[in-house]
Amino acid sequence: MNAAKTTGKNYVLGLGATGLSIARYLLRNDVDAMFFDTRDEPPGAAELDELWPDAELVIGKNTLPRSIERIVTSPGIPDSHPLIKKARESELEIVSDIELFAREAEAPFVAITGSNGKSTVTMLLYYMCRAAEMTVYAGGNLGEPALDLLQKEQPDLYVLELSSFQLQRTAKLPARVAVLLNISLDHLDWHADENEYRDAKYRVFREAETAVINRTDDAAADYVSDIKSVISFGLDEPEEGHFGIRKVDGEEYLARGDTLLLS
Ligand code: UMA
Repeated sequence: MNAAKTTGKNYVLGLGATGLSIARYLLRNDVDAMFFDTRDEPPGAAELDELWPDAELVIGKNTLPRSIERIVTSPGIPDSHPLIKKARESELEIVSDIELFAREAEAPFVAITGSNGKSTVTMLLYYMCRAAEMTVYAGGNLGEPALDLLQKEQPDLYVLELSSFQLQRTAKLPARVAVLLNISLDHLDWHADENEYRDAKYRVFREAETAVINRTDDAAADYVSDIKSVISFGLDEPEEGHFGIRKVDGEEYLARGDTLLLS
């Protein structure tokens, strides 16, 4: 069943790039919605007006209309927001755009997260796939919002950069490959505490077929213990099937196991 059609009226929180991509997605799927933003002049207001002229846009009012059956939230709205709290109390479904993407994407996707370097790795993988003549789209926290990628012709692979904000509201994430680069403390203004931030990052592995982990992150190894295919990377010498650095005749090489790949 089409994931978009399983609910009645949706309340879309946040009218930036993500909110607009959610609006386009709901329109494509003929789902009724209203929109909310805390800002007096939300960045997406004019575009929403063109896209969906009779859509209701609420500014700053924290009441949850009875007609709402699902909340679709932008990453910029923290869990501490009164509307999210009220939705929880009313046991309404709360989803991110990434959750909707994951429910509907028919091509496999790679999910990449980490405190640093995720845009670089996302783009590197995107260009490697293109060099391998695959049809590939990159987006998510970088570039195009994930739901907009679903408007294009089905690719061989999606490459998604995901933030902790997006991961925290995503229950289902069956990534072909999930990558967690590193965790350093960040976004503690949004997350309740350090543990919540870390937990959000580790959610990337929940339903992954293959996990890519940083060998210095001991906790990551615990989170992926049920995943059959785990590939690690680090700056030390790698075991067979894993990536690291080997020194040969005074020169350092990127290596996979014993195989030297690149000086
Ligand atoms: N905001 C309000 N009121 C609202 C909604 C948002 O004040 O009602 C503020 C938020 O606090 C935030 C800003 O507006 O500071 C943008 O929030 P948003 O959710 O409307 O953002 P979008 O325009 O939808 O952009 C989001 C991502 N932004 C955030 O996560 C804050 C973009 O990542 C992402 O490219 C885009 O979705 C498409 O998926 C940006 C980012 O800074 C690049 N990400 C953080 C990071 O990389 O560190 C996580």
